[in-house]
Amino acid sequence: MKKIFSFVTASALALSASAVLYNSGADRQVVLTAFAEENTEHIADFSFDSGEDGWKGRGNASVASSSKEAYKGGGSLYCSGRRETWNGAVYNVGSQVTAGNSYSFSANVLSPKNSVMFHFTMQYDAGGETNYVKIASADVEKGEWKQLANAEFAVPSDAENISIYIETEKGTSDFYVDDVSIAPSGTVIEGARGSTHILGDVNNDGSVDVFDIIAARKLLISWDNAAPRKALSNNADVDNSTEYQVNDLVLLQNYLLGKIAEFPDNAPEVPVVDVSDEFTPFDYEEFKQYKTAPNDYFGECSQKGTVTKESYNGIRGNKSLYVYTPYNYDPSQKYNIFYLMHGGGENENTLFFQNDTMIQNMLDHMIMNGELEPLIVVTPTFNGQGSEAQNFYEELRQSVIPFVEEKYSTYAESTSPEDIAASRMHRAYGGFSMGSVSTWAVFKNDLDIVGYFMPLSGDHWGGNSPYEKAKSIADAVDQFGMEKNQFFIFAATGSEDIAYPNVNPQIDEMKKMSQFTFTSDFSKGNLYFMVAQGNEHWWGQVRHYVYDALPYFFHESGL
Ligand code: FER
Repeated sequence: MKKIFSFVTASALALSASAVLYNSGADRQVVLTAFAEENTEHIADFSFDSGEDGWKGRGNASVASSSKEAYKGGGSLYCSGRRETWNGAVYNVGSQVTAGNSYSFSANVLSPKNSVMFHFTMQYDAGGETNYVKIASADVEKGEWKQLANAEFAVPSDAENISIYIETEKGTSDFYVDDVSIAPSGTVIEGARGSTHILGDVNNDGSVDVFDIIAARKLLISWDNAAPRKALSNNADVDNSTEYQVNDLVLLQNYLLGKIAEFPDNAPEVPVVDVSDEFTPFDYEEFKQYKTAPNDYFGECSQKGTVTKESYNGIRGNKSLYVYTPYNYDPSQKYNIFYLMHGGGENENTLFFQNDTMIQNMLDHMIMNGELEPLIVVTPTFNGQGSEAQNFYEELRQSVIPFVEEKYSTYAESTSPEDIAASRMHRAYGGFSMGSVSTWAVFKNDLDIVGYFMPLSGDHWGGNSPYEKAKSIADAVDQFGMEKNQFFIFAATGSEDIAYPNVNPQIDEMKKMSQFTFTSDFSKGNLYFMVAQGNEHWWGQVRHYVYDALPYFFHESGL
């Protein structure tokens, strides 16, 4: 498997409040202090220390308060008897949660028998249908408490009969849930850090000292009794060899005696990915000026690509999208991919079949003239049951990317979540107007799978003030643990566009934030906003922004 990035756990949310050190010997991030939490009253907390706190079994599952495991306090909620992945632990929220508002949700889970992906899901009725939306998901290692959290989850405005529940992606193993909280939107709720660990802290008390030698000796002789065995063995495997052995105990003793200053790194070799031929240096303009495509680019080209209608059955039902493949598309080659979203009142036909778009002709000419590397362009839609611009990011991740990239040849080696994440520097998302709103939401939620963003004539619907909108985007950068050379935003609009007064102040606030450097030279920065003098809120003009921006994508490796 190709591995380019390593991500910090979801709890990186609160990194600003904690000390982060690098253990130079092991190249491993060590988080020392407890995560701080905003000083905000929670709306509801469920500790399961003395009962089920109103939670019930979902489907065939049953729940019971248990003192066998606890993330905090004396107990947790034990869920057993599951026969389907969606069987789990459920709570019917009453007046604590109001439709149309946003909240911060957090839950901690423990899977004692196997490593599996967990989902924290909301069920609600709307428009005569029952809907299921993921609040948060995480891969959970066997035997380790892990937080599922979303600090800004919007409850749809027409939602009724709302419940929240915990389920797994696969399997029906028993699990534990602890410390579920609902808090005002934006609250950073402290939670289990999963496999973030301190080398040598065998007893997991937050420091490395003589008590860890005692714990390490015990661990060596009574291997089977080690309760949270994986967590313990992670910390005890101080040389990072993947196994806890007697030499680790010797190293720990030497470390505490001051004989060695750091632990040696005996990690198995990870194959190095050669990306040299995937990315080519590009002659960027530092401040790209608006330039219209030549008129004939919107007429038919002598080297025509192909536009194919595809249908898929995704998380929001049966839908269609179009896939543009370039002239001489060769499935044995790898292609960059650009998902381009329409605006409000439009649909998946808009980009390829209207007089004021005909984007495929423009792409053909750009590719034929060497202005653009051959690539795949997809026009999906956020229309449909339960769909909206702001939640399309869920369908993008769960349905659209897996469907399209299984069928067409991109840099994703497979459509596993890992391979989709590994190929993110070859994947772009953009859109116009409400499609731009969807673009900011994709940035906010799917930054781990998309590297390039093209929001055209639309602002981020996440926060009331320009500052809040910008902060929400900046927070995503931190939450996903992204460096400044690992994502790129080329935004554009017209000076007379009705969205200009919304977008311009948001970008101004983003420029002040440390996560962004304003330039269209993506070898030096990651945020650009191009304003076309006199242009309005109309594809006939907006399509030229795609002409200007798209050649700037896919040249950076993120390494
Ligand atoms: C904006 C974002 C989206 C905007 C308009 C829209 C006026 C979409 C409007 C619609 O589709 O009705 O910033 O500015």
